[in-house]
Amino acid sequence: MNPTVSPGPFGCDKDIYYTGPGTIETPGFDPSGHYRDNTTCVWRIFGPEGYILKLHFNEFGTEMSHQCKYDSLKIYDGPSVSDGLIATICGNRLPHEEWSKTNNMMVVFTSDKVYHDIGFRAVFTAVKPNGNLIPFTISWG
Ligand SMILES: [Ca+2]
Repeated sequence: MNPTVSPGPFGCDKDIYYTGPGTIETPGFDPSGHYRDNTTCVWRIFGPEGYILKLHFNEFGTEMSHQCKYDSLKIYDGPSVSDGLIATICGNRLPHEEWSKTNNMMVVFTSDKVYHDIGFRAVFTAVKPNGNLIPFTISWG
């Protein structure tokens, strides 16, 4: 596997090679601010073999719409949209933790041209599928 960073037109895409728990957030996240309109950000998190990824939300607010058709956060069970869709989230309720079934996860944030909210901040952690919740730290070498 030799994935490369492919910056999208909005400058907020990130490929993350797991070395320990980390944070992803809408660009310039500020609980008293808001995200930009007309933006798409893609975070691809590559976890260690034999682990799955947990995404825990600390802050969340996006425009609420039916089926999240305007602004949304989509979480996939792998590094591409052809992998299973785990969740589509929008609105103002803090989401439950989301889990991948594989060692990779892709998170896609999309906003349309009007109405925004604070955005999100979430912590990802690799854990053993057997329920070992101890944050796992590795070095890529
Ligand atoms: Ca919007």
